[in-house]
Amino acid sequence: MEAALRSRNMEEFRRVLHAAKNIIVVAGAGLSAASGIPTFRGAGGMWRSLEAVSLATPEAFDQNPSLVWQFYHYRREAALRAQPNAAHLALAKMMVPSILARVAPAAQSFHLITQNVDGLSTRAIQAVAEERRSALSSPSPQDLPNPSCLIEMHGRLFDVRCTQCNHTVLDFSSPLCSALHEADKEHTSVIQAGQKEHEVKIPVSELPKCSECGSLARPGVVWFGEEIPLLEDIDKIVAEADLCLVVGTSSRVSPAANFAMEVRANNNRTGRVAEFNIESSSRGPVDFRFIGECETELPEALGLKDVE
Ligand code: BJW
Ligand code: ZN
Repeated sequence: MEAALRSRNMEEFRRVLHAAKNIIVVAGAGLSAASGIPTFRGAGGMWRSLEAVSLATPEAFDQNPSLVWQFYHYRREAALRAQPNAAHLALAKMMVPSILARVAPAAQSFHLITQNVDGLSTRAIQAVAEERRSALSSPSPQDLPNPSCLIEMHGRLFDVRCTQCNHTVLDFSSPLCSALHEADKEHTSVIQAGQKEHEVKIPVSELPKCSECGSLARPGVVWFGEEIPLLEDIDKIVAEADLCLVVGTSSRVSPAANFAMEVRANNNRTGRVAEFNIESSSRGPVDFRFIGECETELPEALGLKDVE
């Protein structure tokens, strides 16, 4: 019964995908779970003995920049070690105009709006571009992923931004500064020696600095209560969309959590929403539910498993 229901759903989903003109994907931490990046809530949502969400605020950084920088050092190092998974790669393929034309022949646009800051979608775009450059003798722009299809709405782990002058650099250094590396080593050895809680305090003078004015720098991500820098562009894209795929997000954080409902209300409520999650997590009604790991479900639903 379960299989029959799903295959009927899949048929209808493919029909909607074929007719869709403007497709958006709203992605969250579940997209990167198979790459080994912990999610924010649920089982993966703790760092040391702290809740990850409690560290993602400007107040936490003001009170204890040393602790928040150690959290982001851990996240940067994990992201550098990780590889894009099959779901990142499937979405990067959708950014290739010639592939989009096959998968969704009526589509005029495709956008991936990700809440993730780990850079794995950018690396998937690079991987797909490299693969296609080596497979095709002289690829045209139609054969390569268009990076402007990707919007990283909560910023990027590897952007380092000045707290005073806003000067921002994209910095993949590992470690970003020696004090963060030393603090990590010290923490590990103290915990290994049997102590349950231990916080290494790094003086502000040893934390990452702005290369322009020397002030304290911060991770270039969007914390709770902060504005989404690209929101005007995103709002326009969401307002045009007629199909929204919601991938691996708990839909707890606005404004991303509202996009699916907005799409559903578009064009006299003819917009459609498909959810890809290991459990149902949507805020409102959805038209298609693919319960399972997105790294398996998404390439299959998009019919991309065999597309080179
Ligand atoms: C799988 C899977 C697999 C696992 N396959 N699925 C009251 C007071 C103050 C503010 C507010 C308020 N009420 C509302 C607000 C606004 C606030 C907000 O929404 N707060 C709520 C929590 C209540 N939003 C904001 O402040 C935003 N700014 C804004 O709105 O500006 C205007 C404004 C300002 C002030 C007041 C009002 C308006 C900014 C939000 C920034 C969020 N930042 C973070 C940190 C980013 C940097 C970093 O990464 O460190 O973004 S928080 C964190 O949550 C991170 C994530 O991007 C975001 C969403 O989490 P996500 O991705 O959904 O992860 P999880 O872990 O929750 O879910 C994972 C899912 O994957 C689960 O469903 C699993 O089942 C699934 N899964 N494996 C498929 N293999
Ligand atoms: Zn500065």
